[in-house]
Amino acid sequence: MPALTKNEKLNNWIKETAEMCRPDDIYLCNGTKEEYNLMIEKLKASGSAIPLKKRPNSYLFRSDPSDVARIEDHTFISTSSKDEAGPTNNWIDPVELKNTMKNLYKGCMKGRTMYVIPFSMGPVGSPISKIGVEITDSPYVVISMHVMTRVSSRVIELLNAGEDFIPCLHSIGAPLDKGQTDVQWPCAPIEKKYISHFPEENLIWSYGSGYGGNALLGKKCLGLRIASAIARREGWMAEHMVILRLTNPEGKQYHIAAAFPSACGKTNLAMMLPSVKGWKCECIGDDIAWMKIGADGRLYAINPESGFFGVATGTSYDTNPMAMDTLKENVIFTNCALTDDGDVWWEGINDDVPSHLIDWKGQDWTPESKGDAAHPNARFTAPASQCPVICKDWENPNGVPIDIFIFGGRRSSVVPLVYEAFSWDHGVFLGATAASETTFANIGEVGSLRRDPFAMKPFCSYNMGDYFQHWLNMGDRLGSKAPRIFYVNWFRKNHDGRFLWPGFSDNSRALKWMCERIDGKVGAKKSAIGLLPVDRGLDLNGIGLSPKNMEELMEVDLKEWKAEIPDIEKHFAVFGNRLPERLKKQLKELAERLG
Ligand code: SAT
Ligand code: MN
Repeated sequence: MPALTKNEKLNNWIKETAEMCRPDDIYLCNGTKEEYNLMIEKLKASGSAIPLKKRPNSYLFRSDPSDVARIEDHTFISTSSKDEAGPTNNWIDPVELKNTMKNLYKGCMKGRTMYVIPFSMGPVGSPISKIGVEITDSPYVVISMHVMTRVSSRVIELLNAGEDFIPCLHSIGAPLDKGQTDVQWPCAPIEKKYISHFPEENLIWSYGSGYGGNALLGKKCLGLRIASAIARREGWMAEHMVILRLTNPEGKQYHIAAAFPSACGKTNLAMMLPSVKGWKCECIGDDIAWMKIGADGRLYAINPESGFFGVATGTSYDTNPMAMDTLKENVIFTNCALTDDGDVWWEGINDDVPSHLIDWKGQDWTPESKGDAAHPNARFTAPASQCPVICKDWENPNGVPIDIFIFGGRRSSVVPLVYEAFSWDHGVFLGATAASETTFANIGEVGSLRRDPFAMKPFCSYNMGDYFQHWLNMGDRLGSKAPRIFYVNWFRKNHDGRFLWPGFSDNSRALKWMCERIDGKVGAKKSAIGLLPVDRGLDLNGIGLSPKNMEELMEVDLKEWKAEIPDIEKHFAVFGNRLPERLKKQLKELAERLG
């Protein structure tokens, strides 16, 4: 086999992997349009890519019904000791896991091409960026990585010059015998799916799934799991956060990073059109923030990705017009429904439900059919550069200085629309106790409440008690330059089960309040749980909500909150002696304030 690059570590890894996986051939990716088109031709020929007449250069894919979302039960953090992975991760001893997976990988790429994808997370050459190389046998992964990461000959040049990289091995786990015809979405059965991480050696091994974060290894695997471990070692932060720039009518800019669990409206927030007059919102990222302390002592963030892998279901010109305008061309759709005139459709896209569709399973669908036409976790993969409100600084290698952190989740009760933390430690407590009702973004029970600290529960690859301490340490280093911390809940409902807050562009009202808090323009009243807006502090001009509605939305019911305490205690107990004393103190103080 000829050496593919001038990077010895990479060449050796390619050679070893080929010997284990036995592909028919090997292809080094360069990220060009020609390469993208070549993959598309392959995917069209195999029946996987369905061209969409209504959207130039856009394609629909339908996954296997067993392969529709991240699979947390099959996701592993393999550190030498179980304690290091901590109570929030599935752990298997690295020797055992590698043995199991090597057996699966043996001959797994037979009949297929092995693609080597060199990519940069973050602008090529930025001091915050990292290089990864994904080996995969899926051309769908190749085109998706083209959109989601920076695949280019410049990355190959850096590797040739000896730059280090994070190896990310992926196989769909579906070898082809000679003459065997391929299926539309090849993958392995559920019991053979493994999404494995070896944070002590910066290594990712994924097997058996072709979907989203299981297969596009730059995203959750590298961008959050491996990056969180590196960030802790190196003293920076890798967070599950959107990044946006808000500009007030006087032209002052504020940069906000917000953490919500998957499918809680991060993409909608990142691309919001504010309803408050004169304020502008620009998108920098919709899922991941990598942040380092800059020379001036402030915290600077970059979006390590270059595309959006957004939930299609529910996205419409009402909920997220900027996303809709991002999706006009050059988009990969997965598990959406297909209209008779060659367009995609999903529940919530508009009010007219077509009389006939092909559903995400490839079956005829009419409004009388049972089940959804699009899968609830149907996704679009689109270049960030196509977003009409993408910030001109979204690729600034130095990042943007963060002023505000927001935590939140989906709570139909208890938690008010917005409040501010008393201090950094209290803010870390809010992040550490964040809870949300579960959705379809991960396979598991839908609608139950789970504590999802910092929206990082599925993504922090080391002991989460230490992760809390890392947040406290970062605050100590940032001192007075630390971002201010807020908590929001857009999803509170009234007793009839109706949402109390219109959400979407009106969420700008809460963001405006935060900016004005920072500038000392609006006051706040102390409550047991944090600082709440004072009357008229929140700009409600033109929103048309009754005072009773607002009262319910902002209500802090001490009885309901007292009931949270045992649940938080249970949640914290899991971390044992790794739980920082400073968070225990916060819990004690909350209980005291609740009386
Ligand atoms: O993990 S994915 O990339 O599939 C999507 C998500 O859950 O945010
Ligand atoms: Mn996410």
